[in-house]
Amino acid sequence: MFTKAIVRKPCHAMIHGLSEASLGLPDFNLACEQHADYIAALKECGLEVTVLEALEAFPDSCFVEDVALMTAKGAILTHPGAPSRRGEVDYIAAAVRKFYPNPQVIVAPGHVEAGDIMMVANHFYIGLSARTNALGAQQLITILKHYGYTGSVVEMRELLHLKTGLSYLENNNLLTFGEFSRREDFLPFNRINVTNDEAYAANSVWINGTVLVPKGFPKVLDAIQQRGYATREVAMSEFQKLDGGLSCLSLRF
Ligand code: CIR
Repeated sequence: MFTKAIVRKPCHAMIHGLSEASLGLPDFNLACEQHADYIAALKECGLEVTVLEALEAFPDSCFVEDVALMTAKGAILTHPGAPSRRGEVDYIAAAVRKFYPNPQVIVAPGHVEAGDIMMVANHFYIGLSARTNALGAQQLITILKHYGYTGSVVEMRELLHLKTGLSYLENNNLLTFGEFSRREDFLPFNRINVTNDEAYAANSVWINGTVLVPKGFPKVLDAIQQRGYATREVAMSEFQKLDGGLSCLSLRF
Protein backbone atom coordinates (compact mmCIF):
# COMPACT_ATOMS: atom_id res chain seq x y z
CA MET A 1 0.00 0.00 0.00
CA PHE A 2 1.11 3.55 -0.64
CA THR A 3 0.36 6.37 1.76
CA LYS A 4 2.11 9.38 0.23
CA ALA A 5 2.89 11.08 -3.04
CA ILE A 6 5.03 14.00 -4.19
CA VAL A 7 4.09 16.01 -7.27
CA ARG A 8 5.36 19.25 -8.80
CA LYS A 9 3.10 21.74 -10.56
CA PRO A 10 3.75 22.31 -14.27
CA CYS A 11 5.59 25.51 -15.20
CA HIS A 12 4.94 27.97 -18.07
CA ALA A 13 8.24 26.84 -19.59
CA MET A 14 6.74 23.37 -20.13
CA ILE A 15 6.21 24.36 -23.75
CA HIS A 16 9.99 23.97 -24.09
CA GLY A 17 9.96 20.47 -22.58
CA LEU A 18 11.62 17.53 -24.30
CA SER A 19 9.34 15.81 -26.78
CA GLU A 20 9.48 13.33 -29.60
CA ALA A 21 5.69 13.39 -29.97
CA SER A 22 4.20 15.34 -32.84
CA LEU A 23 1.12 16.42 -30.95
CA GLY A 24 1.76 20.15 -30.75
CA LEU A 25 2.65 22.37 -27.81
CA PRO A 26 0.94 21.86 -24.47
CA ASP A 27 -1.61 24.41 -23.27
CA PHE A 28 -0.36 25.57 -19.86
CA ASN A 29 -3.77 26.37 -18.39
CA LEU A 30 -5.26 23.06 -19.45
CA ALA A 31 -2.16 21.29 -18.12
CA CYS A 32 -2.74 22.96 -14.74
CA GLU A 33 -6.37 21.78 -14.72
CA GLN A 34 -5.33 18.26 -15.61
CA HIS A 35 -2.63 18.34 -12.96
CA ALA A 36 -5.14 19.44 -10.32
CA ASP A 37 -7.40 16.52 -11.28
CA TYR A 38 -4.40 14.17 -11.10
CA ILE A 39 -3.80 15.33 -7.53
CA ALA A 40 -7.49 14.77 -6.76
CA ALA A 41 -7.20 11.21 -8.12
CA LEU A 42 -4.17 10.51 -5.90
CA LYS A 43 -6.11 11.76 -2.89
CA GLU A 44 -9.11 9.60 -3.82
CA CYS A 45 -6.72 6.64 -3.64
CA GLY A 46 -5.92 7.59 -0.05
CA LEU A 47 -2.57 9.32 -0.56
CA GLU A 48 -1.36 12.34 1.34
CA VAL A 49 0.03 14.54 -1.43
CA THR A 50 2.95 16.96 -1.14
CA VAL A 51 2.55 19.55 -3.91
CA LEU A 52 5.79 21.30 -4.87
CA GLU A 53 5.76 24.67 -6.59
CA ALA A 54 6.51 25.00 -10.29
CA LEU A 55 10.16 25.36 -11.32
CA GLU A 56 10.40 27.67 -14.33
CA ALA A 57 14.08 26.89 -14.90
CA PHE A 58 13.25 23.27 -15.71
CA PRO A 59 10.58 22.73 -18.40
CA ASP A 60 10.18 19.00 -17.61
CA SER A 61 10.20 19.36 -13.83
CA CYS A 62 6.57 18.27 -13.35
CA PHE A 63 7.72 14.76 -14.33
CA VAL A 64 9.06 14.09 -10.84
CA GLU A 65 9.10 10.33 -11.22
CA ASP A 66 12.34 10.45 -13.19
CA VAL A 67 14.51 12.19 -10.61
CA ALA A 68 14.03 9.97 -7.56
CA LEU A 69 13.09 6.45 -6.59
CA MET A 70 11.20 6.01 -3.34
CA THR A 71 11.16 2.51 -1.84
CA ALA A 72 9.86 1.30 1.50
CA LYS A 73 13.47 1.00 2.72
CA GLY A 74 14.94 4.24 1.42
CA ALA A 75 15.13 6.79 -1.36
CA ILE A 76 17.54 7.20 -4.25
CA LEU A 77 18.22 10.43 -6.13
CA THR A 78 18.90 9.74 -9.79
CA HIS A 79 21.25 11.30 -12.34
CA PRO A 80 19.08 11.81 -15.44
CA GLY A 81 20.39 10.90 -18.85
CA ALA A 82 18.83 14.05 -20.29
CA PRO A 83 21.29 16.92 -19.54
CA SER A 84 18.48 19.49 -19.34
CA ARG A 85 16.89 17.51 -16.50
CA ARG A 86 19.90 17.00 -14.23
CA GLY A 87 19.33 20.21 -12.30
CA GLU A 88 15.89 19.00 -11.20
CA VAL A 89 17.52 16.57 -8.79
CA ASP A 90 18.71 19.26 -6.37
CA TYR A 91 15.15 20.55 -6.11
CA ILE A 92 13.46 17.19 -5.52
CA ALA A 93 16.16 16.32 -2.96
CA ALA A 94 14.76 18.69 -0.36
CA ALA A 95 11.29 17.17 -0.64
CA VAL A 96 12.67 13.62 -0.54
CA ARG A 97 14.76 14.36 2.58
CA LYS A 98 11.62 15.25 4.54
CA PHE A 99 10.69 11.57 4.31
CA TYR A 100 14.12 9.93 3.96
CA PRO A 101 16.87 12.12 5.48
CA ASN A 102 19.76 10.23 3.84
CA PRO A 103 18.90 9.31 0.27
CA GLN A 104 21.44 7.37 -1.79
CA VAL A 105 22.60 8.91 -5.06
CA ILE A 106 23.40 7.81 -8.60
CA VAL A 107 26.53 9.53 -9.86
CA ALA A 108 28.06 10.31 -13.29
CA PRO A 109 28.99 8.71 -15.55
CA GLY A 110 26.07 6.57 -14.41
CA HIS A 111 22.68 7.75 -15.65
CA VAL A 112 19.29 6.70 -14.38
CA GLU A 113 15.81 8.13 -14.91
CA ALA A 114 13.34 6.38 -12.65
CA GLY A 115 10.71 6.14 -15.39
CA ASP A 116 12.96 3.24 -16.36
CA ILE A 117 12.36 1.44 -13.07
CA MET A 118 9.46 -0.89 -12.42
CA MET A 119 8.96 -2.40 -8.98
CA VAL A 120 7.45 -5.87 -8.66
CA ALA A 121 7.35 -6.79 -4.97
CA ASN A 122 11.03 -6.88 -3.89
CA HIS A 123 12.43 -6.87 -7.41
CA PHE A 124 13.20 -3.88 -9.61
CA TYR A 125 13.35 -4.11 -13.40
CA ILE A 126 15.62 -1.42 -14.86
CA GLY A 127 15.31 -0.47 -18.53
CA LEU A 128 18.51 0.35 -20.39
CA SER A 129 17.16 3.22 -22.44
CA ALA A 130 18.60 6.35 -23.99
CA ARG A 131 18.25 7.87 -20.50
CA THR A 132 19.52 5.06 -18.25
CA ASN A 133 22.88 3.40 -18.89
CA ALA A 134 24.42 0.15 -17.68
CA LEU A 135 26.68 1.95 -15.21
CA GLY A 136 23.73 3.74 -13.63
CA ALA A 137 21.74 0.51 -13.49
CA GLN A 138 24.68 -1.23 -11.78
CA GLN A 139 24.92 1.53 -9.16
CA LEU A 140 21.21 1.24 -8.60
CA ILE A 141 21.30 -2.55 -8.20
CA THR A 142 24.09 -2.20 -5.62
CA ILE A 143 22.01 0.28 -3.63
CA LEU A 144 18.90 -1.87 -3.92
CA LYS A 145 20.83 -4.93 -2.66
CA HIS A 146 21.88 -2.93 0.36
CA TYR A 147 18.17 -2.33 1.04
CA GLY A 148 17.47 -6.09 0.67
CA TYR A 149 15.97 -5.87 -2.83
CA THR A 150 17.05 -7.35 -6.16
CA GLY A 151 17.35 -5.72 -9.56
CA SER A 152 17.81 -6.78 -13.17
CA VAL A 153 18.27 -4.93 -16.42
CA VAL A 154 15.96 -4.97 -19.44
CA GLU A 155 17.47 -4.14 -22.82
CA MET A 156 15.22 -1.80 -24.78
CA ARG A 157 15.37 0.05 -28.08
CA GLU A 158 12.12 1.67 -29.03
CA LEU A 159 10.43 3.39 -26.14
CA LEU A 160 11.43 6.42 -24.07
CA HIS A 161 11.28 4.75 -20.67
CA LEU A 162 10.65 1.21 -19.44
CA LYS A 163 7.30 2.24 -17.99
CA THR A 164 6.29 3.87 -21.26
CA GLY A 165 5.45 0.31 -22.27
CA LEU A 166 5.01 -1.59 -19.00
CA SER A 167 2.90 -1.12 -15.89
CA TYR A 168 2.69 -3.59 -13.03
CA LEU A 169 -0.83 -3.74 -11.62
CA GLU A 170 -0.03 -6.09 -8.72
CA ASN A 171 -1.54 -9.62 -8.43
CA ASN A 172 0.86 -10.72 -11.20
CA ASN A 173 -0.99 -8.57 -13.76
CA LEU A 174 1.15 -6.58 -16.19
CA LEU A 175 0.23 -4.14 -18.93
CA THR A 176 2.64 -4.61 -21.83
CA PHE A 177 3.15 -2.76 -25.08
CA GLY A 178 5.34 -3.07 -28.15
CA GLU A 179 8.84 -4.33 -27.59
CA PHE A 180 7.87 -5.74 -24.17
CA SER A 181 4.80 -7.72 -25.18
CA ARG A 182 6.66 -10.90 -26.04
CA ARG A 183 9.80 -10.41 -23.97
CA GLU A 184 10.83 -13.52 -22.07
CA ASP A 185 11.29 -11.69 -18.74
CA PHE A 186 7.60 -10.89 -18.70
CA LEU A 187 6.06 -14.15 -19.95
CA PRO A 188 5.33 -15.42 -16.41
CA PHE A 189 2.98 -12.48 -15.78
CA ASN A 190 -0.70 -12.34 -16.72
CA ARG A 191 -0.07 -9.97 -19.58
CA ILE A 192 -2.57 -7.46 -20.87
CA ASN A 193 -1.19 -6.53 -24.29
CA VAL A 194 -1.89 -2.96 -25.32
CA THR A 195 -2.46 -2.31 -29.01
CA ASN A 196 -0.74 0.45 -31.02
CA ASP A 197 -3.79 2.69 -31.11
CA GLU A 198 -3.87 2.78 -27.28
CA ALA A 199 -0.12 2.69 -26.65
CA TYR A 200 -0.16 5.70 -24.35
CA ALA A 201 -2.37 3.84 -21.83
CA ALA A 202 0.33 1.19 -21.30
CA ASN A 203 1.48 3.67 -18.68
CA SER A 204 -1.28 3.29 -16.09
CA VAL A 205 -0.78 3.30 -12.34
CA TRP A 206 -1.93 0.93 -9.61
CA ILE A 207 -2.54 2.72 -6.33
CA ASN A 208 -4.01 0.81 -3.41
CA GLY A 209 -6.32 -1.34 -5.53
CA THR A 210 -7.43 1.35 -7.95
CA VAL A 211 -5.81 1.77 -11.36
CA LEU A 212 -5.42 5.28 -12.74
CA VAL A 213 -5.83 5.12 -16.51
CA PRO A 214 -5.34 7.99 -18.96
CA LYS A 215 -8.65 9.24 -20.31
CA GLY A 216 -9.66 8.17 -23.80
CA PHE A 217 -8.37 4.61 -24.08
CA PRO A 218 -11.49 2.43 -23.80
CA LYS A 219 -9.93 -0.93 -24.67
CA VAL A 220 -7.26 -0.68 -21.99
CA LEU A 221 -9.80 0.65 -19.49
CA ASP A 222 -12.12 -2.27 -20.19
CA ALA A 223 -9.32 -4.85 -19.99
CA ILE A 224 -8.26 -3.51 -16.59
CA GLN A 225 -11.84 -3.48 -15.32
CA GLN A 226 -12.30 -7.06 -16.58
CA ARG A 227 -9.50 -8.04 -14.20
CA GLY A 228 -11.60 -6.75 -11.33
CA TYR A 229 -9.91 -3.42 -10.63
CA ALA A 230 -11.60 -0.17 -9.75
CA THR A 231 -10.41 2.45 -12.24
CA ARG A 232 -10.14 6.24 -12.30
CA GLU A 233 -9.59 8.03 -15.60
CA VAL A 234 -7.39 11.12 -15.68
CA ALA A 235 -7.16 13.47 -18.68
CA MET A 236 -3.51 13.72 -19.69
CA SER A 237 -3.50 15.25 -23.19
CA GLU A 238 -1.16 18.14 -22.33
CA PHE A 239 1.43 15.90 -20.69
CA GLN A 240 1.18 13.36 -23.50
CA LYS A 241 2.41 16.13 -25.81
CA LEU A 242 5.67 16.02 -23.82
CA ASP A 243 5.91 12.21 -23.79
CA GLY A 244 4.88 12.19 -20.15
CA GLY A 245 2.67 9.38 -18.90
CA LEU A 246 0.54 9.06 -15.77
CA SER A 247 3.27 7.55 -13.63
CA CYS A 248 5.74 10.34 -14.49
CA LEU A 249 3.75 12.97 -12.64
CA SER A 250 4.26 11.58 -9.14
CA LEU A 251 6.49 9.79 -6.70
CA ARG A 252 4.33 7.32 -4.79
CA PHE A 253 5.50 5.62 -1.58
C1 CIR B 1 11.26 13.92 -20.96
O1 CIR B 1 11.46 13.66 -22.16
O2 CIR B 1 12.11 13.73 -20.12
C2 CIR B 1 9.91 14.47 -20.56
N1 CIR B 1 9.42 15.34 -21.59
C3 CIR B 1 8.93 13.37 -20.31
C4 CIR B 1 9.33 12.50 -19.17
C5 CIR B 1 8.42 11.36 -19.01
N2 CIR B 1 8.75 10.61 -17.86
C6 CIR B 1 8.54 9.31 -17.76
O3 CIR B 1 8.16 8.64 -18.73
N3 CIR B 1 8.83 8.72 -16.59
